[in-house]
Amino acid sequence: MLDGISNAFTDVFKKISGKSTINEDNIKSAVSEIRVALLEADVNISVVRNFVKFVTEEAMGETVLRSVNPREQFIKLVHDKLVETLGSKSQDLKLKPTNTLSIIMLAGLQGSGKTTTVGKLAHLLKKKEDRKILLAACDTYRPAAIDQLERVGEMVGVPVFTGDKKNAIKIAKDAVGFAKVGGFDTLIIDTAGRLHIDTDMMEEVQTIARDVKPDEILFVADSMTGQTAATIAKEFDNYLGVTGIVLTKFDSDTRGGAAFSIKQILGKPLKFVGVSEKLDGLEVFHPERIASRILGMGDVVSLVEKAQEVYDEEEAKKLAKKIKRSEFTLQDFLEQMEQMDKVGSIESIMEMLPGGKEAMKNIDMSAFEKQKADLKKKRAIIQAMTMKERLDFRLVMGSRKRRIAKGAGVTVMAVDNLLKTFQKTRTMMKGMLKNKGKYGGMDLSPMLGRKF
Ligand SMILES: Nc1nc2c(ncn2[C@@H]2O[C@H](COP(=O)(O)OP(=O)(O)OP(=O)(O)O)[C@@H](O)[C@H]2O)c(=O)[nH]1
Ligand SMILES: [Mg+2]
Repeated sequence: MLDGISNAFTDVFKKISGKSTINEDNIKSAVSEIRVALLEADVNISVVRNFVKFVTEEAMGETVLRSVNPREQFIKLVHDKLVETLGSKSQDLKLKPTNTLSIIMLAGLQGSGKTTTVGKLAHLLKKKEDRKILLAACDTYRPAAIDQLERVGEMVGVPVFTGDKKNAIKIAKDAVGFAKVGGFDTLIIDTAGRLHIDTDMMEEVQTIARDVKPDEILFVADSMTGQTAATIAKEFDNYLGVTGIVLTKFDSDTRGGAAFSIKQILGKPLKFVGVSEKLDGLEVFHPERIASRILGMGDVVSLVEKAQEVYDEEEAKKLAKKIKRSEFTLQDFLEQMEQMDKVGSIESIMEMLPGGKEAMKNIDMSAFEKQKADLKKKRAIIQAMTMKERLDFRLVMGSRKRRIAKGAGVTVMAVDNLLKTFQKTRTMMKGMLKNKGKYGGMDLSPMLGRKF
């Protein structure tokens, strides 16, 4: 994510930090390198100009050059301007309270990620705000589009309104009626991907917006399109009056041009970024955190939030009790491994830590990769067992072992090894809980939710 621009900024700061004194000349050369970095990241030229002008003027002034610690001041100045360029503060969806129907409409170019984002938003709003959600399938152009949304609805566990499957404007209007009668509080409308030059289709989506008056009209843009995303967003905004932006495929965007250009060009907030193809791959866009990540200062807040999301205190307490009573089962073991997986890969965790990105360059990833593969194998073995066996490992014997090995595609020895590891872990965890004092008086129970 944003590797190119991040590397460039880290280099600039490294150089500045290596200088014995800070003067106008080395600030000038640092600013000029920043300019190149932004242009290479495909940031819109007027945004770059504005950025460079501001940083130069400020840096030459009293606050930096005459300050006690000019280096830190300079870095802070660049950081703050980055945050401002990205939009200053994170912006929530502006929805009505759940006793009235709120409507969210998504629009954008073909293949930008609208349908995927509909699913991610539904998942997020259902999980976080317990909203009662209905999806409306208003893409009547692409033959498989309605089926795709139905599959998305199934995955999230929310119904999909398809109406007559022909007239997008009518489907949208009928969906509103259906949502009101059915007691839904949120309607999310998926629309067809259109090309901005296709006036008929643009007018259709404009009519939908005029008829159903959405609370949020989100323009969905593929971040890989760079600064072009900002100009296209402007065209959609002319038709629709966009209320916010979602940048998808942020996980594959190494440059960042879209994120840096869109807020400044459009004057509308970037609300979410898509960071994977999966349902939980949508993050609220936090300018401050992204700026820190780019400058190699890490994003500890996101990391903690992510860990908290998968960490359930109640579950951890229950687990600690089980361990103490030797009731920890293979099923618990499996669930723990699955939780670890949810926190994310080593790479994504390291990226969020201060200096982590730099450190990653010197790390041999093969050991981690091996561990990952090993974990996957272990999970497959437990998954091949019956629930009875998972709850009582002593049942796994003789022919069952062979069958499990076959089911998981591993050798019998691998099954044996897993059982040994499981028993060792069990004993070790029990010991740790008993001997709290030995571990510096630390209460280890909260860790058990994610560590083992
Ligand atoms: N890596 C990654 N892939 C994404 C993301 N969002 C969407 N995709 C992928 O992008 C492709 C297109 O996504 P869709 O949601 O079908 O796009 P759409 O805008 O609905 O497409 P049309 O309906 O044809 O206009 C799919 O393969 C998605 O899995 C994301 O945030 N990250
Ligand atoms: Mg679609």
